[in-house]
Amino acid sequence: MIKPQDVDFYNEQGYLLVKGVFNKQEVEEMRTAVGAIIDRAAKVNRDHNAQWQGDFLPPEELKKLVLKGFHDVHYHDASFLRALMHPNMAAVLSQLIGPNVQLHHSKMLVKPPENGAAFPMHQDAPYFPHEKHTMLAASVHLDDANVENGCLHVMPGSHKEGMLPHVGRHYLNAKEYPVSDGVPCIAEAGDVLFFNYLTIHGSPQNRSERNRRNVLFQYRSATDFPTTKEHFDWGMGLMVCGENPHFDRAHPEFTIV
Ligand SMILES: O=C(O)CCC(=O)C(=O)O
Repeated sequence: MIKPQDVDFYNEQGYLLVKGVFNKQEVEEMRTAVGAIIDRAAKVNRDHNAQWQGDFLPPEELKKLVLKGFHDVHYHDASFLRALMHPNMAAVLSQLIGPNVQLHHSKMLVKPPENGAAFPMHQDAPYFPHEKHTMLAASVHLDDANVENGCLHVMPGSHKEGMLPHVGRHYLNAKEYPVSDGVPCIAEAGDVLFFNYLTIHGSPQNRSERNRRNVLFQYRSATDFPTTKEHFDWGMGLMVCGENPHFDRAHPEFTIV
């Protein structure tokens, strides 16, 4: 699926857009599943606005924005389990991370038309720091995305800066790191943007008349361990490709009752 020069690009720049990872039918299945999750959440009064809060936008602008965001999507629909371990995904992951790859978590990020959420620039690493920094996000595009409907923006090479101080561990100073300074990752439905958890990224508001639906899977090497005991997610540690060389550390220590 990718060439050695793509792997070099990822290692140098901290991100890689891979075209056509999912076909039209697979995208359509995931779109349907995303809509059904939103409907089921609403039926049990669990619908909520997951737009990030903070001083990165004036309060009057922030309160208009909406994000339909839910975690653990592979517990809600089988299409996501198929997607997160799809042979095309495994082919890319095994080259970017190494032969033994684990899931960390999954989530959906739906930016509705006109007022879809903005994400200030940030690194994901402060949420779930790991020893070897192999962790990466694979953002699966279910719609064509450009600047108008709030596509992801990345700062090339920023993964080499290490973990930076974040406001409340969530986002970087928005004046110092405006989203508009990032490179817009213009993508089509079925494309996947891979970016390291140290790569600075964010996205502007969806100001268009179209949806921007993405599903994000976070992965790591099976030999990369968390440095804190925070942020456990359902399905964390599932083997996506290869084998787990650490029999004794196959899953975090928690009790299932
Ligand atoms: O999908 C996006 O626009 C941004 C998502 C993001 O940055 C995150 O979930 O950390």
